[in-house]
Amino acid sequence: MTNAVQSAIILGNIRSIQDDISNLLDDGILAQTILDEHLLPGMTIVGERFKRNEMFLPQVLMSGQAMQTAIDILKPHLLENPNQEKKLTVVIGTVKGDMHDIGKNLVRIMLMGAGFTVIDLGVNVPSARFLEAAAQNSAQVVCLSALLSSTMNNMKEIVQSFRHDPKLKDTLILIGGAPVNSDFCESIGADGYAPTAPGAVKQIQNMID
Ligand code: B12
Repeated sequence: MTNAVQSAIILGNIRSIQDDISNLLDDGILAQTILDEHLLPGMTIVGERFKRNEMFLPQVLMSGQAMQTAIDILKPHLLENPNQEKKLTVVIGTVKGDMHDIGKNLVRIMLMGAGFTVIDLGVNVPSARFLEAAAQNSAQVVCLSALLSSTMNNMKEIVQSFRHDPKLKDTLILIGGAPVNSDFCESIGADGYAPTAPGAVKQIQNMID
């Protein structure tokens, strides 16, 4: 059974999703609960329907826009109580060839919520740009996102570029995105993998401790 928010995601109905999210927040439902129990399951249904050719690209794009609208409303609530002690700088981006950014944007919000300084390079980011941003900002961590099984392979090239750079070889590299897992992480020599945006925060905290 789909609930109202899930239906709005599936239909890409931006106006109703704005009302539905505001109503849930007014009812005292936590932003994280809205994300986990309404938005993410809605997007999973979109993915399944897309795979079965029951939804097509323009509709998926509208669902993506509805999802991003909802996340923008939740953002201030997800950013509450940042831990100001952590002064880490993190560079994040979706790898070259890949335009998916909803998950990457969620990871960015969670990292900001944890008090990290986050430099977001956007989508379709080549390895040279990750290296340049990490050097310019003295970043301790680089986060790579990929949603396509074709583009996840670009992560390997990025990891190798960092390892071959004398000044950047120790930069911690965290990877994520639906087709990625911990075996893949190990196989390309990245430092960590997390399946979710909150998991990204925990994984970075583990890596730096
Ligand atoms: C929305 C969507 C689109 C939108 C993207 C809009 C946008 N602004 O992002 C549009 C319509 C543009 C699109 C295009 C395409 N898409 Co698409 N898309 C999706 C869909 C339905 C949802 C993705 C999403 O946003 N999920 C919600 C977010 C919150 O989840 P997430 O991204 O997985 O992120 C979470 C975790 O993975 C993790 N995470 C993400 N990044 C990172 C990074 C780090 C460091 C960490 C630690 C964690 C982490 O945290 C997030 C939150 O917990 C998926 C299906 C699915 N279920 O994944 C298909 C899907 C990814 N797309 C697919 C395909 C094939 C395409 C196209 C090639 C279609 C085409 N024929 O053109 C194009 C590719 C364009 C390109 N070059 O990138 C396939 C990929 C198959 C594969 N394995 O290769 C999927 C799986 C659909 C399917 N079932 O077939 N798509």
